[in-house]
Amino acid sequence: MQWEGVIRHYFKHLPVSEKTPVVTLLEGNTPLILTTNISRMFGEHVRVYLKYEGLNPTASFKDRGMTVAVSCALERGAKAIICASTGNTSASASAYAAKSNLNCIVVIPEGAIALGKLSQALVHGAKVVAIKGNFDDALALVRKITSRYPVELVNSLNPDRIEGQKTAAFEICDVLGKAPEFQVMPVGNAGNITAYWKGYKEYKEIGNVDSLPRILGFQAAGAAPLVEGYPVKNPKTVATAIKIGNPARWKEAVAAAEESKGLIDKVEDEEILHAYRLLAQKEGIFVEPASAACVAGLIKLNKIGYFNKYKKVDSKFDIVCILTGHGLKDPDVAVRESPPPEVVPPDEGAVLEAANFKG
Ligand code: AN7
Repeated sequence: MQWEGVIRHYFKHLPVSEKTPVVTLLEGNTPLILTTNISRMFGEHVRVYLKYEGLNPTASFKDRGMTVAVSCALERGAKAIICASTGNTSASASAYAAKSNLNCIVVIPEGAIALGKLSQALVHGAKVVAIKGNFDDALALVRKITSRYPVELVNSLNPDRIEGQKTAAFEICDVLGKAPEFQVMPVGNAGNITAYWKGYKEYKEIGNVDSLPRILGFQAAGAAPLVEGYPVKNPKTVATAIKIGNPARWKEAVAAAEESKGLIDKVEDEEILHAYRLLAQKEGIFVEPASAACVAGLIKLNKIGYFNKYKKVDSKFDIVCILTGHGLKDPDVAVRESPPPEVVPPDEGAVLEAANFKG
């Protein structure tokens, strides 16, 4: 039988009823991939998994939240939706709006959106407005607009987004048969960390799992307000998805880290790009830079011995990294960070020599 999307699969856990017009692109049910080379860095008792959220319909985790947000907005009689975005929210909102004949406005920081994401919003027919400002300015604007006009906000301030996104935690538990011991994830506006923590807690409350993971969140060093403890005016990072200086769900993110006995830390762009290449070249997984931030964080924690006290001879544990967006979202970074192809004449010897292939 075909997978039915997160609303139908997790119906009783979501704010929907039989009357809700379900708008779905069959998001969710993404693979949980056991790593080969990354797991090896931890020794034989540790399994490191990748939750490949880039395989959602618009190639990021946002689709889980958007199916619920758009379905509930339609049920309330909405005619239009709006969001501010560093790119992925706009791509997802545009697609779900197209599917349901809603008007969609997306407000983005000019020149700061990865090419793949911009192309998605444009091709799905959203009204794309670029402002001369950053994401935080864009979010402040759309909050103001939605407080005055009949248009639904579909940023993760919308509780329906959190409800949908918590289903990823359910899927991880359903596959492992338990909660992992650690979950590592990138943090930007802090909706997703809020959603995962809610999902794990709910699954434990109803007895589907009997433990909770430690949540380890990572921000980019140039955009790490949760680590610095104050909003960052001009956030800077190669990971444009998480170039956010004043997260909307600040308190919830801090609570998730504290309640779970985890942490929120930061990683440098260099570390992000190292993890980006490692995932691509040692695991066969292409992600966008923001997603690589969590693996960069995992490597950083491992290096400083964070996991040592858990690595006892007889104790096995699982670490799940949330790979939030596909690498094709940001082809510019991929090309810029890789050696260009060598150009040679159409000649066998020249090709083999350029490929450094000795037979
Ligand atoms: C790939 O699209 O904020 O902490 O406007 O695209 O829930 O914000 C994207 C965020 C991580 C951070 N990874 O999640 C937007 C937007 C990717 C992302 C995050 C985003 P939150």
